[in-house]
Amino acid sequence: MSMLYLTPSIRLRRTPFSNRVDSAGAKAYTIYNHMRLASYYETPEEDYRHLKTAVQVWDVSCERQVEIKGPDALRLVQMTTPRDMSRMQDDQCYYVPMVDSAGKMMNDPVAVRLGQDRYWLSLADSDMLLYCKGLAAGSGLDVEVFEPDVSPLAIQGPKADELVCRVFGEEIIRTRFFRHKTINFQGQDMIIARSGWSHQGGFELYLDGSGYGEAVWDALFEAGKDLDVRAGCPNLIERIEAGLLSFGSDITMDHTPFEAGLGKYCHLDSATGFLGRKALLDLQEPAKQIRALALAGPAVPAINHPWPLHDSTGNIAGCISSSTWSPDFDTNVTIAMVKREHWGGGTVLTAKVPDGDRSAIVRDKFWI
Ligand code: THG
Repeated sequence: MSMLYLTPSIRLRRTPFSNRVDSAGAKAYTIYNHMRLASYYETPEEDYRHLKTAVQVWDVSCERQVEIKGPDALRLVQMTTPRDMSRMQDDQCYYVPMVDSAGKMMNDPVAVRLGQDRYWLSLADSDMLLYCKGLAAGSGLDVEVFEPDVSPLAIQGPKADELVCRVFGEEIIRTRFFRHKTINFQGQDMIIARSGWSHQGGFELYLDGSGYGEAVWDALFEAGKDLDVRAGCPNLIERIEAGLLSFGSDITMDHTPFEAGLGKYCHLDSATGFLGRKALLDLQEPAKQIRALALAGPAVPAINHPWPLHDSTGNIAGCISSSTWSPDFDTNVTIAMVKREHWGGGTVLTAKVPDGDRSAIVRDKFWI
């Protein structure tokens, strides 16, 4: 396989943890929100096994924050999403589709409410800072929109609770899913939420101030020695098993939230002031939608362009966006956008994989 190298450049931003990530032995990187993100340390398979049995610390600083602050903060956030934000509590996080006025997806961040007048949008890979600044300028709302010096650090895996308990205290592990609490590290308040881009359990610390990065990292590794804590990163295999969608791959600006399977986050009756409402009212019955598929045969090659799905007569039935071999489920776990006529569980399609055709079975749900 040919190798791609990233030419160093300060446009490709380092993170507060980059020195530690490099010395922990990250073997490959990708770029996400113009920032470095490791893609594996040992191999994706070894990282996967470790993630499912121990605890990992992930530098996910590339999940950049857009801070929206001021008396009209809630109004501005609600303009961008069909999810009803009106009853969100000060310690809550919401997974929110962000949608333009044509009803198309722009991002799928975690929104973090810090107070009545203050939110962070913890972004997937698209330039929502620019969109939000544009909205604020064009609408005349009384808000400030900026990127704070905040960098998420995920602590994921079955032993994440034990590690967080040791470093940040017993009361932190009583945090419920998608809620956050405040910790104090060396005199600096920071929030920590029970969330993260895996289904192995864990937390995300929103590092508040780059200068604390290496000290926080070192504290976690010092306390977690006997737990076999290791550096990790979002894992391709585990996230497909879990059905965690990747904006830019599985969902793009061509898709509506209903096609993305995010209809349960669309409250078209109560999300007042949401700019895509009129468009989405007509798009609630999609002609295609995200599905989990199992692809037969040996491990598929790495995917770097969408693979077509055909029906038995050779017509296009959909399009594969993510696929990889799963050691635990002994199949190629796959995410695809599938046309309505073919999306029923048990439907058998043909996947046009570069190394040959594979039989593909549509599933009713993801694996974990
Ligand atoms: N954490 C934080 N920021 C992020 C991500 C994250 N920004 C980028 C990216 N991930 C945004 N996308 C997602 C996708 C899925 C989830 C979170 C962010 C997620 N989904 C839960 C699931 O599918 O099991 C459901 C959440 C819910 O129902 O409320 O966690 O991971 N900070």
